[in-house]
Amino acid sequence: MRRILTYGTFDLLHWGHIHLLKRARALGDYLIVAASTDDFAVRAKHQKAPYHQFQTRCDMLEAVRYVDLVIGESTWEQKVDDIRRYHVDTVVMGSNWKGSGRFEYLRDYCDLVYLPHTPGMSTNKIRRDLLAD
Ligand code: C2G
Repeated sequence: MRRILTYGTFDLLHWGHIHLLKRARALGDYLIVAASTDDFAVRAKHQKAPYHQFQTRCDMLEAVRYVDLVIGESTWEQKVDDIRRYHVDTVVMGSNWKGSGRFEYLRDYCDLVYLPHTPGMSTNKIRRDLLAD
């Protein structure tokens, strides 16, 4: 069984997220999604406070057909532990993370795949567009 792991906030779940999850799942047999906690999203990723709280974002991810398990992401440093604990073969991220320096070291522990970022889709764009109405 090939186990895939990906990380994200997944707030205001949209096609860009689902498209990533669909392609990530297709790389293996089991997809684990680590959803950023509210505190991690704001404090460490300097994002706006997610619209949906952590548990709601987890519940929504669990309803996605491509997702097999949802865990929390509360630190940058937890990834190696996650890979070992869940016997992960491949970490998958959108290509906007390539060159961020946040993932390359994981190649010592598992495969690392960047999938093309889906253009024109972002949580911030949704927020802006709704405000413009
Ligand atoms: N994504 C994508 N295309 C989009 C939007 C998002 O491919 N139009 C991908 C991102 O590259 C990421 C995943 O979907 O791999 C989740 O996106 P976000 O919720 O924005 O996650 P992010 O804030 O990038 O958090 O430790 C890593 C971070 O938790 C990633």
